Amino acid sequence: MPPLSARINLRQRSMPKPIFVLNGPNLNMLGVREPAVYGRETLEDVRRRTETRAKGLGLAVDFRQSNVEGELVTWIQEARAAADGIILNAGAYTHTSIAILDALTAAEKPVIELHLSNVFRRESFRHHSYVSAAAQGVICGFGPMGYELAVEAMADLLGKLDSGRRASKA
Ligand code: DHK
Repeated sequence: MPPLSARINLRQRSMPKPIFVLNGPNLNMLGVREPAVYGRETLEDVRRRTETRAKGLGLAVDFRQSNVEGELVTWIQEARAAADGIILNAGAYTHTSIAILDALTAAEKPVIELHLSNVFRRESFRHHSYVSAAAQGVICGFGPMGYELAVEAMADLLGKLDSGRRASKA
C-alpha cells in the first residue's frame, strides 16, 4: 500500500474539475443584441441550458462572461490548474487576439471554440480565428444549442460520456 501522502496526491489528481465556459465581449447583450443573428435567449438562459446539459453528462461547468480581453486571458491561465477543459466563445476577440491564443496554448487543456452564429456566412473579417489554432474543434451556427453540443463534445473528449450517462441514470 503506498504511503498516505501518495494516496492523497493520487486522489487529488483524479478529482474532476469544472469545464470553464468563457464568453467574451458583447455576449452579455444576448437577447437584445441583433436578435436576427444571435437569437432571443439571454446569456442567463444560455448558462442555464449549458449547466443542465453538463449535469446530465456528469460534468460541472464554471460559466463566465467578460468584455475585457485581459480578464479572459487571466481566466484561461486559471483554467490550467482549475479546469478540465475550456469552451470559449471569445466574441470579436476570436478574430483579433493573439494574447488569447497564447493563453490557450499555455493552458494545455482541451479547447472547444464556439460561436452562436455561422461566422462563415458573415463578413470576411469573421472568417479568420486565432482561437482555432489552439482548439480541438469548432462549433458554430447552431445558436444557443451550440453550447450544449460543445459540452457534449467536451465530455466525449474527456472520455466521460459513458460514465456521465451512467451517473445521470443512477
Ligand atoms: C460573437 C461575436 O460577438 C462576434 O464578434 C463573432 C460570435 C461571432 C458568435 O457568433 O457567437 O464574430
